[in-house]
Amino acid sequence: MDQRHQSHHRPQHPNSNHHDNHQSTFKRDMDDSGRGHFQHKRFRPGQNHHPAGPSTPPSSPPTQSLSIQRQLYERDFPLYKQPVEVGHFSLDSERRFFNDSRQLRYYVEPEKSCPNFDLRDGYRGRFVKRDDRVKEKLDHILRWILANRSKLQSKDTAASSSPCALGVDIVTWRGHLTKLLTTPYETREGWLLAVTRMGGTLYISEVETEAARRDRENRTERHEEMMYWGYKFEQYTCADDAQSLPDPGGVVNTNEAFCTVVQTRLAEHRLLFSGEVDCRDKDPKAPSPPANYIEMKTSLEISTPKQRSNFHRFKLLKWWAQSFLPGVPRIVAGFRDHDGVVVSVETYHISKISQLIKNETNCWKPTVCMNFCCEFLSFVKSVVTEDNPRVVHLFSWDPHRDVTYSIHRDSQYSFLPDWYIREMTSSTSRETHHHPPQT
Ligand code: 0WD
Ligand code: CA
Repeated sequence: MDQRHQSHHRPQHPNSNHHDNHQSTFKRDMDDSGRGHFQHKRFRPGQNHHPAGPSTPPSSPPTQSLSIQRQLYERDFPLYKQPVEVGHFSLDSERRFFNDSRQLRYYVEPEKSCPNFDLRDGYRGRFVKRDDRVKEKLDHILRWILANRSKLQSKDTAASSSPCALGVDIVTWRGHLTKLLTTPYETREGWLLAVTRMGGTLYISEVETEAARRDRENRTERHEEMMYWGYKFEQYTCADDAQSLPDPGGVVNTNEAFCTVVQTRLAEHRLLFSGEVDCRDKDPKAPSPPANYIEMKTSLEISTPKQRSNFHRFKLLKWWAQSFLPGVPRIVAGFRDHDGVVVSVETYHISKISQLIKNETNCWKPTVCMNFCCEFLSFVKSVVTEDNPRVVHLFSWDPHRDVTYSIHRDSQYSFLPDWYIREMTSSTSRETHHHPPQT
């Protein structure tokens, strides 16, 4: 299997015990309803058993690669707990971090079903674009963690041996998990995910692939402009507060962001991740976050059956994965023509998307996405055992290949900043130190 790997991604251990032992365990009955719902408490009988594969006993060497073959992941939908918002933060027009919701916006429904929003407006004169050559890695999430440690350390972990135990297994961006969910169906873009274990928690941070860097550096003027259209649509439909109206005459600044931080569990993996949220329902009686959040999207209008099928098979997969993960229930989509004029607006309920795609041939299955992600996280846990902020395991995937990894010590891939390592490893945990025992 090794010929396929580029040398710098070759697994470090010579003996690869692949996934052959996987096959038989995956013959169980499938549940493809996709169950747009979350499970609240325990595994159902027969579900809490993790199949053979990456979760090897501690004594044996870890598996060297992970297969992405879809049929391996066609089984019961894994437990995915209803995500809970544990916090949020904002990034201002200069990309400065604030531990609050100052950038949260409010959705204002367009007056007409055919609103004729011109998404090209303002591209030349009223657009401030974030510098996407700057790689922020997990820095904003880490800032949020340091500012909110008390909200994280649950009773059992606060008393545990390690002073920096966060009480979660995985810390990452929602966008990285979206990539994992869609991997079994991805045929074009590979990924690189850097993983470091510190204080028992695995931090997962994306590394830009060579191909992605080339694409970014060689975007056409047309592509650059089209990337603006999504943000412009948000400006037409989002207001700064619940009482006011959107301001299409203002500046679009893509440095600004509001991010939710959610906690949830995928099978045995306790996850903490953050994702950017476009806006919320402005009704004060709307449910509490993340159930009041709305994701805004734009897409080319659908005129042919082929286009509809492609929309279902490819775009809805990405939309579903992205919003399902943090428990955002609704997507508002603006369908535009080739000139960037929005000709219709439609709402998609995440819980109904699996129904919508059911009659599509060769379509994606939510259960495959979730089981693959779960299995990948188990794979990572079994591989990344050294608890050391200077060590990075770089997991690498290219379409039609297995997931493999390489190990890097004090390299360009190290991504946990010194200020975070220092704070997390200082002898006394601040929060436990500052809170006197309750009497
Ligand atoms: O350093 C990196 N490799 C990345 C950093 C990759 C992806 C995101 N980020 C950071 C940024 O700080 C951003 O504020 O993540 C934040 C958003 O995280 P996410 O929610 O986990 O990312 P994702 O779900 O991929 O994207 C959500 C939205 C996008 O909306 P659409 O509707 O196009 O999916 O975040 C925006 C974009 O508006 N976005 C980004 N903003 C800044 N930097 C980036 C990015 N690299 N990618 C998407
Ligand atoms: Ca969006």
